[in-house]
Amino acid sequence: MKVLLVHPGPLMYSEIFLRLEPLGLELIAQSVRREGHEVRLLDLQVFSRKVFFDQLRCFCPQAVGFSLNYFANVPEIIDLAVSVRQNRPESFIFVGGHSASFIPEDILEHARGSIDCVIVGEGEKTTLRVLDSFSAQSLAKLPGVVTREGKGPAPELISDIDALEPARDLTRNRRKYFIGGLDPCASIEFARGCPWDCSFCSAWTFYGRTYRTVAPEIAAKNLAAISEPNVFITDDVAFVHPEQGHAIAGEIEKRHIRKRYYLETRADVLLRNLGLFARWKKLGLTNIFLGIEAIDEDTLKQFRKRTDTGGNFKALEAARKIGLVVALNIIADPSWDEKRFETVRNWALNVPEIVHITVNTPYPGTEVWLKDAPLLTTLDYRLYDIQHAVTATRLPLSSFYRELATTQGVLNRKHLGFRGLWDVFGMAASLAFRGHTNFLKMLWKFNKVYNPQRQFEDHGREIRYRLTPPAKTDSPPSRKALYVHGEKRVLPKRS
Ligand code: B12
Ligand code: SF4
Repeated sequence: MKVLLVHPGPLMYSEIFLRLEPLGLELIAQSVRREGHEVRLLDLQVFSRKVFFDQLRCFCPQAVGFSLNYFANVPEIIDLAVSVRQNRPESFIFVGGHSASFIPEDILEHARGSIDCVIVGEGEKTTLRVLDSFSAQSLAKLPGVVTREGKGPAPELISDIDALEPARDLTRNRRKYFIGGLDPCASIEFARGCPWDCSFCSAWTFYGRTYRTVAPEIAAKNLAAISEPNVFITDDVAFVHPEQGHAIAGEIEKRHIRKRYYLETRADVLLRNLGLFARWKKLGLTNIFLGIEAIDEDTLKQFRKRTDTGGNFKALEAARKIGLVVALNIIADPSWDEKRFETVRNWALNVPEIVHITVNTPYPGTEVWLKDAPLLTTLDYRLYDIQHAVTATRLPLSSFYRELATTQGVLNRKHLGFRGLWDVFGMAASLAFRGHTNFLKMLWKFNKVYNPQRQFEDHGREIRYRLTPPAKTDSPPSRKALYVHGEKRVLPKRS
């Protein structure tokens, strides 16, 4: 069967710092291709809509699948699905991905018949089963499949993630993928899931607090197959199991693989494993992202981050000593006033790290979505991108965005100050010389993107698709009820 897999376009707010390859879709593409299907992959972060319509016309896919990892992309994907239905009424249209997994019924409802099914949870196995039986009535009975007729049982987690392989050859124009100065950059997965349970995050609900690792030899073999000189490790929290980190490092040394790496982890994981991170620094690890989230104890507790400020600051110091460039995130709460923004600005200006600010956003699939439902001020999917306030702000909304943009601007200038500009200029010039201009382009976009007036006006746009707020309940549901995959149901090794 001819299958077209599509990743939606970027959001302006995420595009300036990075653009990364659609690894999830590449994994699905490979598992489907192995079974004899003819697969094409189109990434609208990189290609225009015209190319999408050209593909529909020339490739004539019998099935079209969309990747929906982000709520803010819901309207775009519904519109694309509707146009596939109009252009190719006989095609089977399906959607899957992180965010889609939390709101399958809503997606089917918005699409009014233009989407045949939503695949919830990990897509590699379920997509195959769906393509095998999509004409049958039994579709709605398959685990992980939701149709307008009904819903199958919760999907099982894949037990053997070693067997998964991305079809990187199907993503074209790969030089467009970058993260900061790591340009061009590929992505790789060393582990899936997260054992922690932060109240604002859906990584643990999606994977049921499991953490599965890729075997070190396989991880190194996959790394060696990457042609880009830079690699982003997609794990939510890298090296939770330090022995895996050391074993992969050993394989990299054995094979003399030389690349630069960017990974995300937690402050406590870093502090517990300083030797491991120092070893990786020698192997080419240059950048790490730490989800610090808050600079006071109360907020950390409220987020159930299970770290404290003392540990977080120690981790920053330790990373500096190792020589890693650290980016960290602070979550701005809609209850912040001018004074609070100023405190955070001052703190951020006094640490050498790159500080990002995002807005506290209750997403479906998180605990705060259930708790903060009465506070929601908008149900416009496009605003659920952690750059907009979707709950009531203490300051008037326009002042909140002014403070947010001022803070983001101050932090950006901090890195592009005289010394920073000089470093960045050197890096950008050397990349441009080698033909890698993504990073250079991003430097000029900042003011266009972080514009408080524009962010404020985003709230006044016409809304065609709305999130469904969670139903009111007397007692909060159990946390396990949030799990996408049911309770740690794992497929047998070879299935
Ligand atoms: C890399 C990454 C990005 C890349 C995107 C890369 C890409 N194009 O795929 C970039 C940098 C662009 C990005 C941006 C953002 N990201 Co991001 N990102 C990630 C990250 C770290 C890894 C994604 C990944 O490759 N995972 C590995 C692959 C194998 O998993 P996967 O993509 O989930 O795919 C599996 C399933 O979801 C499913 N699936 C996926 N697609 C499809 C399609 C079909 C048809 C089917 C059947 C199944 C299916 O099957 C796959 C295989 O099992 C995840 C965290 C994580 N570890 O997953 C966060 C994560 C997905 N991002 C998140 C967020 C919040 C954002 C931003 C909104 C942040 C921001 N404001 O900047 C933006 C918005 C993006 C946009 N719309 O433009 C959240 C999502 C929260 C939510 N519920 O919406 C996550 C979960 C991080 C977190 N813990 O909070 N991100
Ligand atoms: S924020 Fe990080 S540590 Fe917390 S649950 Fe999400 S991925 Fe895990």
